[in-house]
Amino acid sequence: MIPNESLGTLLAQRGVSRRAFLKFCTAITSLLALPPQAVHAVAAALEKARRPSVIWLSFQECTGCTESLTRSYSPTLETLIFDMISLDYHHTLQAASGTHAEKSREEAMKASFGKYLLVVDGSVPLRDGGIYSTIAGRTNLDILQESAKGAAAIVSVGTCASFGGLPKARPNPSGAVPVSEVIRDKPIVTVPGCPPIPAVITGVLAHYLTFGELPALDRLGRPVSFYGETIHDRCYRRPFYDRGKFAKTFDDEGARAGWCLYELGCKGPTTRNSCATTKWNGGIGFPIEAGHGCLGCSEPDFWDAGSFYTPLAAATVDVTTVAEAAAAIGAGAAVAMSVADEAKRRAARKAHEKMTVKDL
Ligand code: FSX
Repeated sequence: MIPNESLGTLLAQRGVSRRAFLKFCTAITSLLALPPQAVHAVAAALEKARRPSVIWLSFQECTGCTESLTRSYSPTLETLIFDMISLDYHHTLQAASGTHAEKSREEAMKASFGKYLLVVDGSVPLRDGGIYSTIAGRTNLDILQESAKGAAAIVSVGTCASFGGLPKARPNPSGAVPVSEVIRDKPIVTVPGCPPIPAVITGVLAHYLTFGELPALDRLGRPVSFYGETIHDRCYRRPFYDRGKFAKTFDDEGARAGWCLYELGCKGPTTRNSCATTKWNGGIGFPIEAGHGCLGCSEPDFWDAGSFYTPLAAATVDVTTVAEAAAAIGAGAAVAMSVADEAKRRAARKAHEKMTVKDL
């Protein structure tokens, strides 16, 4: 692609028809949770958009985030890296290796200084000078600080880059920290999940490409469009929770009838993500649909928040009382309660204690 060539020109050169382009825009519009009438605005924006240069760094992680990205359906990984972005550096996906690979990162940084998007997966080890994870003999910390200098924005992909993840779990032997603890002078969007949903990773990149800016974020830096609700809010088993019907084992009659997995340790009520709506593997399903509770993998410190199979709270809860109380106290008080509850959740996580129904 010629530098500064618009996406519209590139697609026309490749023989992509108007119909196929609008179909693509429809997929992007729905991915970004925009109303259907926004398709034409998205098409107009995308036609003029310039493919951003993307530099992708991988630090302390398991490569699950990249594995997840390669299973993106809409847009596919191929569409993403050949049409939408210029992926100039990515350890796992690039053909170049050794000095050639490092040179391509340096060249991309120079060519698009101040404009490229820096994507990071994995946490950054700080203990003992950061020696626990190095690339080409340089610490992750060193490479991150250098690469962040010319970035327009940073996307922390995965719970490790967003909140520290597994490497930061107690006793955190490498002194792992999230990207946001190292870089403080750039806009950072977090895309947590261990791994994150592929459509959410590509959705954030598509948003940046379409609008030239990061999406609206919550207080943990997560895009509200994907992390605005809990798994519990949209879970298809929720009606059973509301009626107090809980599976007691993974293969009892209740489990087979689709009853709530809350008593089997499901962390859906405290986990913000769009697994229940966007789903996985091209929309086929998500863990709870497969019969396993949510592990809470997109929340900070989820590895240290107690057993995956320990219920969050007492076995049953009279939700009608809770709902009536919430309606009675009004929205302002509800917001205050939610802030207080979040503080309790944080304290419980810190103390490694079980959360109770009141904490919810
Ligand atoms: Fe972490 Fe990602 Fe979990 Fe793994 O890059 S969020 S361990 S899926 O690979 O960083």
